[in-house]
Amino acid sequence: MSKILLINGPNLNLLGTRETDIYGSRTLADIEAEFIEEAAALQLQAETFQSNNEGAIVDRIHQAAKDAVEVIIINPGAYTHTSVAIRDALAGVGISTIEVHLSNIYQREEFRHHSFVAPVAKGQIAGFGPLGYLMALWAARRMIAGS
Ligand code: CA2
Repeated sequence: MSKILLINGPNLNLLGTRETDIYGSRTLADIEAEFIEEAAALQLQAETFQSNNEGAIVDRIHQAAKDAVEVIIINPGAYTHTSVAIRDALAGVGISTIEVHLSNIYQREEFRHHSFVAPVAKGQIAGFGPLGYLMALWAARRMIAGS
């Protein structure tokens, strides 16, 4: 079975507890469980990872290459707008990557409009809330099938 890795960056562990007007009321555990279930239905083996630490995310991306992960789906959180290290890790391992944001970052503050990850990603999904993770999964399924 093809392996998929979902990475969530800083503060996304707080989902469902604060700022529910922006990020919704579902917890990360709930979203991850749904992701794993939908992946299984698509014959994909999904793993999930969340960290508030940039280096831990870089290490997990490196590990993904050793584990022969075929697609990384990543919401880098605020590191989207700051992290050359995460961008370099994704480019370095060369694993197809889909960038996801819960909110539409282009409708928000100017500093959220730039993504360091976008140039090394296959594509970006933003503004659909947790549905975006499933949309990325469906795209990953097609990418792996080559269609
Ligand atoms: O829209 C997204 O998914 C973001 O990646 C979320 C990041 C933000 O810095 C990006 O610009 C866009 C922030 C995640 C913070 O998540 C929280 C969830 C609940 C309560 C507080 C923060």
